[in-house]
Amino acid sequence: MKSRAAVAFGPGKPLEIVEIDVEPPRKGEVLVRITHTGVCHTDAFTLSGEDPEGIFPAVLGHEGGGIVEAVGEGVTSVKPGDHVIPLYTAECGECKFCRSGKTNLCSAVRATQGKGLMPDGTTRFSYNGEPIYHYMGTSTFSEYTVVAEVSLAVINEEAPLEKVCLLGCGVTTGIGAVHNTAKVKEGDTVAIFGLGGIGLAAIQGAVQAKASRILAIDTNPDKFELARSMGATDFINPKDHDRPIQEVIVEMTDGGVDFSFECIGNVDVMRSALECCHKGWGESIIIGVAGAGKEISTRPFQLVTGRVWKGSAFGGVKGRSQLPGMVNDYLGGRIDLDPFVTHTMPLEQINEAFDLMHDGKSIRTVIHY
Ligand code: NAD
Ligand code: AHE
Ligand code: ZN
Repeated sequence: MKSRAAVAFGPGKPLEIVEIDVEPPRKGEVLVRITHTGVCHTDAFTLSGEDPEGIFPAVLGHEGGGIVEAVGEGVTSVKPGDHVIPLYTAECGECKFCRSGKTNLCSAVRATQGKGLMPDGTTRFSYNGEPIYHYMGTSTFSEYTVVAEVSLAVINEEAPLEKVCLLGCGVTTGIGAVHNTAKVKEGDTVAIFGLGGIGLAAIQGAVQAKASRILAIDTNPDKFELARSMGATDFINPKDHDRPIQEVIVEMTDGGVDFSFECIGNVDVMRSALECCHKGWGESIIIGVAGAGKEISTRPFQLVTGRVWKGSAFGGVKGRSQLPGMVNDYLGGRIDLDPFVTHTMPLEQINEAFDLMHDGKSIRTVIHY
């Protein structure tokens, strides 16, 4: 079938809106009509050419919502008409990771996913007879996409897809990192570095956890207003200080915060985020994605003296079993998605969504088909 799609033909190039060919779903696969998709900084990261797993030409996009159009052989857990959120972190329930009870990472389709292919090692997308690669197992920048059955969460049909698509990545990642990775408790102090979709969602998680102080750090002061309205208590622009920002935070918080979250993807900020944690117990969670060749560093003494460095993917959330509940949390008013949607636009304007993100003017642009 034909599908309108925004194709990344090469690193650093604007996406091109073209009509691609999409093959029917094969065994264990599902054809989904995407109705809405957010644009996450990770899409921009991969488009930039910095992603070691970036492959071109590809259909990017991983923060979508849609409706099942058709299922392939053997698919039993979803049916046409189901409302779904595609998952870049699958949940097969059977692999070593899924059975471990220790992680939300799943190995079922991850290897082929990282190569831009379906689990059988082929692609369902083409343009003018040439293959187009998949992305993160989701490729939500195409009106019709094919994903593995294990990469779909079936959600409440009453949920507006133009909002809950954001649970496909950004909001789930930030809220989940606070609850599942850090396990922030009432009274804890928290520092959030980077106030985009991920950082603001981490603020929301910290408010849910009843953190006593939520320090919001960004080099773009325009981000502070929304952070304040979401519950942050202190606002720090590193550009206003002429010494390492970790020193400022340690001083402000009687020795450092209980938890910090890096929501930018900058390895220097990752160091600051670790070193602003309290001696003896402070934990820093890396959420931001850094480019090829980048490495983190600190004095080992920082860890010897009790600080802990952790990372979080998709907020530690198991998509098939936990995401439907988070959608219901949105419907029940326990998760707020509305403030994240700063812009909406049709697929044809998707490059503007990237510009808005790079210019620091948007939190999330939701694309509709
Ligand atoms: P975004 O661009 O919307 O927000 C980033 C924010 O960081 C901006 O407000 C920007 O002003 C701020 N910033 C940039 N440099 C800074 C600096 N040196 N000091 C302080 N603030 C700075 O991005 P986003 O969509 O919120 O994504 C944030 C990061 O999280 C990206 O690296 C993205 O790839 C990553 N991410 C990771 C996961 C995961 O599962 N681990 C999921 C989603 C996104
Ligand atoms: N491909 C990159 C890594 C990208 C990365 O870390 N992705 C995050 C999700 S970002 C969503 O916006 C993640 O969940 N990673 C775990 C995984 O299995 O991909 C690289 O460096 O190669
Ligand atoms: Zn993302």
